[in-house]
Amino acid sequence: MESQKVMEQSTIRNVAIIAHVDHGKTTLVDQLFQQSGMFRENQEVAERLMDSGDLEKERGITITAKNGSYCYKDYWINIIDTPGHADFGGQVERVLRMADGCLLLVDAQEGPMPQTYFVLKKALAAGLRIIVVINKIDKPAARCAWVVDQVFDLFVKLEAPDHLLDFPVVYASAKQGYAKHHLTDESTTMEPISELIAAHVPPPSGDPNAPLQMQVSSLDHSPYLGRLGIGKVLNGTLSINKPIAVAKRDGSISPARLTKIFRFESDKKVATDTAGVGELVAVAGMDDVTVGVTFTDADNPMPLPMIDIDPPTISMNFIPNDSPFAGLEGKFVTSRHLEERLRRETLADVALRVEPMSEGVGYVVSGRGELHLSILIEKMRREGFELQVTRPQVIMKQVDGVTLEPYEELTIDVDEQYAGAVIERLGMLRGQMQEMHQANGMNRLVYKIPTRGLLGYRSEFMTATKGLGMMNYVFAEYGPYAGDIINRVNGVLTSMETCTTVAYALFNLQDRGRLFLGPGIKVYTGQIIGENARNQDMVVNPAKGKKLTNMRASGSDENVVLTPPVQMSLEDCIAYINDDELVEVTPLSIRLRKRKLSAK
Ligand SMILES: Nc1nc2c(ncn2[C@@H]2O[C@H](COP(=O)(O)OP(=O)(O)OP(=O)(O)O)[C@@H](O)[C@H]2O)c(=O)[nH]1
Ligand SMILES: [Mg+2]
Repeated sequence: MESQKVMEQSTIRNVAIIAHVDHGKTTLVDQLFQQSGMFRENQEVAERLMDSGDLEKERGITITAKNGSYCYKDYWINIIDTPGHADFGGQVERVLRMADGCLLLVDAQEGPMPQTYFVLKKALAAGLRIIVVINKIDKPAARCAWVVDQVFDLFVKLEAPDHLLDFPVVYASAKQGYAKHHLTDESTTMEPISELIAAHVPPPSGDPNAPLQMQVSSLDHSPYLGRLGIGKVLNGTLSINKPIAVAKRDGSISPARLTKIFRFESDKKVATDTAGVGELVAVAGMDDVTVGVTFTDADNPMPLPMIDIDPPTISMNFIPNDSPFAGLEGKFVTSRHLEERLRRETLADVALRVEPMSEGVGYVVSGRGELHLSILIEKMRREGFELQVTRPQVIMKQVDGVTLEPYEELTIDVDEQYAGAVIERLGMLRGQMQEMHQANGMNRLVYKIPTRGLLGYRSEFMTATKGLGMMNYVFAEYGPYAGDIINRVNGVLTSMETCTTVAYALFNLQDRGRLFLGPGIKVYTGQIIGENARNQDMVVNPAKGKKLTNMRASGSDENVVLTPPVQMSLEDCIAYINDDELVEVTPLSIRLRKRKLSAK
């Protein structure tokens, strides 16, 4: 049954959940949903329910913002779960347009982090009421009072107006499912959070009798209905049977017809005929719907100002696979396939830009960071694509004839014993130290550093600090070009022939550096099989057997003990390569290669 009724405006609460990456947003949503009684008892409910995409589940991170809702007493609470990773920060800003308030989560041990600063700045700019949730209070190293102080300082630093400075605080363990107004309270439920939402987040303003205005803030896709535009009914009533108009980015206003309207009930979309002021809806029927368009009254159209979209900061070339192994593992290999797929992605992802390369066959794909682009590549390989990508380049700017490059604010928390090595390396990468604090054997370092310097630095940092470090960064500003940066000092080992690797040969090579693959793997001339300990490249033979009579084609010569090869993820590979190298990506393999394949 499709609902014919609009929701009572005064009972709606639209709340976005914002935080630094991993501070527990999606886990918190789980608990609010669970405890609202919307699932049957004993019903199996997935952990981090709102992280519904395959890659989100696998990586445990939120990649796209999602809508859901639950009921608390007489209130209908619409929740917008947002991604915390900086590469997806633009989405947070857009979906905040649907919210009337937000929950700012802060880890009870870590305190505010760079992305906390970024999302809080956006929430304050949108004039939203903010409830601070100190989350993960179950952690043994939690230091709640300190964190609250830090959050307060952050509000002050961001020049929050007085009425927002007096923010309510609630303490929670999203994981264990409880929240409390005071740390000394006993609590076994999340109710204090729902209570604060009901009391502190205002109901949506807006006039039900005014002409319709609904602006699309994010997009979704349905296999049956195509593209969906998601947004808030700001004024008027949205009805499936009433003629409406759509105001687009180019300034045009034309009649539009919606085929479906959905509201979000728990984690599902439920069809409705009509939606009133303040409701969050997804609409189908317009195939070229994009972020920023306004659905408005046909007789009295009132477009809203367009939504700005942050320009990309990083680009990579996506080129058709021309390696000797091209076409062996994937279904979609040609440049036509590539073009069609990338064009489709730009419709769904407004932060992405695609242009043909000025030289050669392929596309320059620009986005908001390494993770943003590598997730696209990972999606494509799972769909059956083969492609090759180049080293990411930051996007420079020319202002008054001067070249500017993007800089990040980098925050590092590292065990004291490794701080020296980190500081030395960041200096080489043109980082400028802004702050340094020491407490309990840990150092917190704050740097300004060219985005270029950070490309590929994460895995190096993890190795250098034996996993005992944390690094986070957000875009700071464009600044003067910092000069050459050498991200990788080592050369590589490339194969001199197309062959299958042999354990005995690898055994002899492993003294030369670190190998990226084991025995029994097919490689081609010019493929990179490892890293040279020295700083120049070297051509090697990974198939050289012990004797010519050795019948074993590959594999496990019993007497040979090999160091396990270095495992590199797609992101690691992309971060690793130099300008004269490529990453070849197929549904089954990720290979590193020289652009020019040579046996010498
Ligand atoms: N100890 C503890 N761990 C928590 C708590 N809440 C979340 N976590 C853990 O923190 C990790 C991140 O949780 P998520 O809910 O995915 O965090 P998120 O903020 O949604 O992350 P992004 O969406 O990627 O920014 C998971 O391993 C959770 O189990 C908590 O209250 N206590
Ligand atoms: Mg999440």
